[in-house]
Amino acid sequence: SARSWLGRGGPFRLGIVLSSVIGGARIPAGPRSFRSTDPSRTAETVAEVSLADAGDLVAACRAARAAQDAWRDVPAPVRGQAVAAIGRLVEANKAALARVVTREVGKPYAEALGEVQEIADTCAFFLGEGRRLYGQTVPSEMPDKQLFTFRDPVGVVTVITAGNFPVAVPSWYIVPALLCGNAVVWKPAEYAAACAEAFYELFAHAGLPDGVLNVVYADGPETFRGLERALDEGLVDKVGFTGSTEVGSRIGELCGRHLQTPCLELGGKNPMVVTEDADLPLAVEGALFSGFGTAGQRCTSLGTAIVHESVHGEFVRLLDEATRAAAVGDPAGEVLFGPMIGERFADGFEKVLGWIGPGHTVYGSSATGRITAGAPRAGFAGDPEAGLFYHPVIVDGVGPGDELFMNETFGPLVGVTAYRTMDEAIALANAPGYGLSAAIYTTDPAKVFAFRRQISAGMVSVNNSTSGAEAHLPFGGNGRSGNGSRQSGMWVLDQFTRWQSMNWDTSGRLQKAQMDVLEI
Ligand code: UN1
Repeated sequence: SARSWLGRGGPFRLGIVLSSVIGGARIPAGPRSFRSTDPSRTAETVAEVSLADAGDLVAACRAARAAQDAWRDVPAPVRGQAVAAIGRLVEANKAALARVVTREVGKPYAEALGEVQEIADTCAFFLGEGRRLYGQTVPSEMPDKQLFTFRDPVGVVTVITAGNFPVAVPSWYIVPALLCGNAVVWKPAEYAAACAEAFYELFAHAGLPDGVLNVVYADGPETFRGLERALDEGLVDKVGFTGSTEVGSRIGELCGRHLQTPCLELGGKNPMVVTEDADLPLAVEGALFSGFGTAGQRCTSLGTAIVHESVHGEFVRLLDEATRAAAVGDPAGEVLFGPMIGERFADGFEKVLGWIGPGHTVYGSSATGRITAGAPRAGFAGDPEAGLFYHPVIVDGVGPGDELFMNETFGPLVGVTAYRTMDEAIALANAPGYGLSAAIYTTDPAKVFAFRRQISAGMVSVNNSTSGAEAHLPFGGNGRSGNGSRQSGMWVLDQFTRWQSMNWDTSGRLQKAQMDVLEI
């Protein structure tokens, strides 16, 4: 069973090079491979994957196309049963799957458990949707004429995901896509290959027919080449992508050429406005969780706290104090955050640290940059030389002239700035041009509604942090955060189905719409 497979160590079995699964079969290992390492101990390999090429991605789309014909005809309530079975397997393997997440991407175990729970929640939501996928009956302008709407699956859905939520975010696409009767080609992040394997095996054990879910391990350039060819050949009907704004816009371009609208879930520079009447300790707690949780590597991570000038000094003092007291280190223990996901993320964050300028005041545990034995941190738990651990950094005095203020940092760094009027706070919050998640801490309802109306954000939190979206509300962003598409809950059904309308005239006459309408 899947339980014993994960229990035995699953993808950690040594000496096995994982390869892509197309049409239910592993493809032979190719000449290039990728080693996914443990970010807490980068010398340790977690999984080795054979890298597929563009042709393999096209083949996977072809296999998906072939399998989708039969899957579409499986009644939606029965597809819902498959989703229920996946949910049960995820629940039964929760701890084992969370351990894989913690080990491979360095997410603290408690958060990893939450991430796995998010898959189960997604399954719980959609298994019932299999019995609902409603169409409508609609009144006609004319007598003896019936109007209907139907939801049909789009066909083949290609899903490309990042490694910061290596199992929850894929489930947001894959579970509803399958439920709606589509076949899926999933390109997970190669540095989260063990997570992808564990996820795939659970889905396969739930009894999905071969070819309905295909997994392709490929690097960025081969994925682009393959996706372009598959789109040219008409093998892809919808692309779902979670990742950087830059890559998302390239995917959008590619899809646009084929008149397709992808589902894009991109970066964020998520603001938190703290008003003069706010519960300050609550706001600080929220800033700590959303600024530093997952080492700042969530798309919903706090970017900048925009704090009323009358409480700004106190906010910074309390946040600095809380940050100094927070445990950082081995994600298997109880820590606020663990390592960066991988070298690529560590390098990216090093670059961001270079943006800190002379006009800024930097607070942090002891220094900025990497935690090493030479640059220690009080209370650090782990081997500082072995992993990609960074100090939490608070940078006060940032503004729209700074790269730090305008761009996502994807690391444990929180910017702070002060404001005078609510208009000024909202202008600052909107300035970077993202639009994913935004929070306001206030006790004044008038400020809540002024903020909600004027902020460009797909998600607004009131007296709660920017992170921690629930799995049945629309998730997604505006501007640099995406193309307005929304995931999760019933809203995502419009991504993975297309509406068909049908009119049926039972009058036996040609009744012409607009022309033969009865006068009263
Ligand atoms: C992401 O970082 O891509 O709301 C998703 C949250 C999580 C999901 C984040 N539930 O922070």
